[in-house]
Amino acid sequence: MTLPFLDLSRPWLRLWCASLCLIIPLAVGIWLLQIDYQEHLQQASLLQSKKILGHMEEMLEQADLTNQSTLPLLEKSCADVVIQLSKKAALTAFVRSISLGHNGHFYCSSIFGKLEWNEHQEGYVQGKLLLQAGNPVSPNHPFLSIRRSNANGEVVTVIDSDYLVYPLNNSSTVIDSWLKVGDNWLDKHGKLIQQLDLPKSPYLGIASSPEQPITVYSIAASAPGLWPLWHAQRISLLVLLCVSLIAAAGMWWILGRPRSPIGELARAIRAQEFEPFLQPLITASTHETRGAEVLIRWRHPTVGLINPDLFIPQAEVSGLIMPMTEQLMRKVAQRLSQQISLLPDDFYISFNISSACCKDMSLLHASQAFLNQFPPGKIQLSFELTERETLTNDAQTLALFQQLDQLGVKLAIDDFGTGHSSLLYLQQFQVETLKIDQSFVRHIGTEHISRHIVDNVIDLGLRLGIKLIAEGVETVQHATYLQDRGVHMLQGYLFGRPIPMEQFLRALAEPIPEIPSTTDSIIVAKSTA
Ligand code: G
Ligand code: G
Ligand code: MN
Repeated sequence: MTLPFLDLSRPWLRLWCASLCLIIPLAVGIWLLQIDYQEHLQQASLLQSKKILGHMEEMLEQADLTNQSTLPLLEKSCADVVIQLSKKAALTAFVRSISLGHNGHFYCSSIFGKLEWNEHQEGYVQGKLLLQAGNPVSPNHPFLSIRRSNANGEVVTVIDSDYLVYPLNNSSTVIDSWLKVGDNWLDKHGKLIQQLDLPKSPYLGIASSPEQPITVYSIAASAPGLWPLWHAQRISLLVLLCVSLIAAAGMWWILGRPRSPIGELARAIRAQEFEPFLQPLITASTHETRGAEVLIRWRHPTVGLINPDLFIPQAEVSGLIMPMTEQLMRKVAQRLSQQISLLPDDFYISFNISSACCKDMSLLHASQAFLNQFPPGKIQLSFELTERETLTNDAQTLALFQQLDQLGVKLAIDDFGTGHSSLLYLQQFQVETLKIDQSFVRHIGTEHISRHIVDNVIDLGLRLGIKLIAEGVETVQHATYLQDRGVHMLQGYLFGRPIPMEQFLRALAEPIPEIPSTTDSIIVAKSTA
């Protein structure tokens, strides 16, 4: 996917987009699940209170029925009823003891039989219920007294807090519940609390009994964290995670898909993936490096280094060749200008251009920008145009080359001998240099016809006053032959292959190596390319 201003296929942007596809659905999903879970908590708190209240009411009903059936025993003496009382207490669920009293003076208990003991009856909520912290029999062990009275006195049935705690405890781990009777509260640990400040939480469920003065409060922690959410929504969270991972993987895949060759070239230009490789140009007489030809290479993030033959034709037809050349020129100027001290004066730098670069004035502007980076006289900028591609001599092209000439930029005809440029053409475009094609140079010393072509090209160049560079110089024999016939500069594997610019600059800083004296060997100098 390529937007004009943003290349989403770059590794970091691709990773970023894929991460967003993971994080956004995950975050939104968790948020929705959280909202759902909060609603669930709200309902669950109320539900839990109602459930607990139901249990409590059941216990109280049992106790009250016992009280009702015990009321007639108030008319008899303790000795007469104590066995009956004990039996009732033993057989009734949840009941710990039953006591008989009159105006707060208790005289008979199912546990102790006859006894003397006073209790204030005002504490009973609605005269019915009293939640107490303990008594001499079981100090610090709360219990609930259920009272019923008539004209003969009152019956009090006690339910142990152990029974009350059971429903309070038998609830969710995230919801706490309390039983409230009057001003007293009983928590799930069986502790009686007189003044309770309920924790602040929006998830409060309150259930009150219509018959009994009891209320059950249930509260969920106010901000349910991820852990309770994970417990409650495990399946949904796993599905969400899978969907988000699939979305992220899909985005990663989409952004990494191969695009059209032209789209890929445009992306590579934006990603600055084109690199200059430099091959030294040697003066034939002194064997000094006095210049370099810049040869483009594409450092593709996944494919690796790509040679120009594979992408220059596409760049030419798509109109991308000019931005590509501009990028190359910018990179060379920027790096060379930092190492000016390494360069001899009038250092010759030549770029290959296509006729597609000559359709407007971009090349002129790029040349101005290039030369502005150097002090005058430091760099001799030249463009090589292959002879296989002839320039149209329309007004626009002529104007471009005239202005380039005025700027001091030279024109060289590349691969000379393989095309058919007329002498008129050479004059019209003020050609400064001819580059003798390597196919002829290669056959020096072996083939008769090629040698004649080389001789003729040299002769032509010298007569027209055009500088000569021989390409593809691989042996000392080639070098000697060309030098003897007056070729000005030599280029080829004998002196150096095209190498990355950093390596070229390092080599420039080193002392000049001796040119080997063996006549016929192919020397691969400082080669990596
Ligand atoms: O360096 P190599 O042998 O791979 O170059 C192959 C061809 O690509 C050569 O013909 C060379 O002129 C051409 N070439 C190299 N760099 C450039 C460039 O920057 N622009 C153009 N138009 N052609 C180039
Ligand atoms: O078309 P142009 O002259 O721009 O092509 C230059 C190409 O020729 C470079 O890319 C480089 O790889 C190749 N080259 C340069 N020197 C030699 C050489 O000595 N032998 C061979 N075989 N190729 C060379
Ligand atoms: Mn060239």
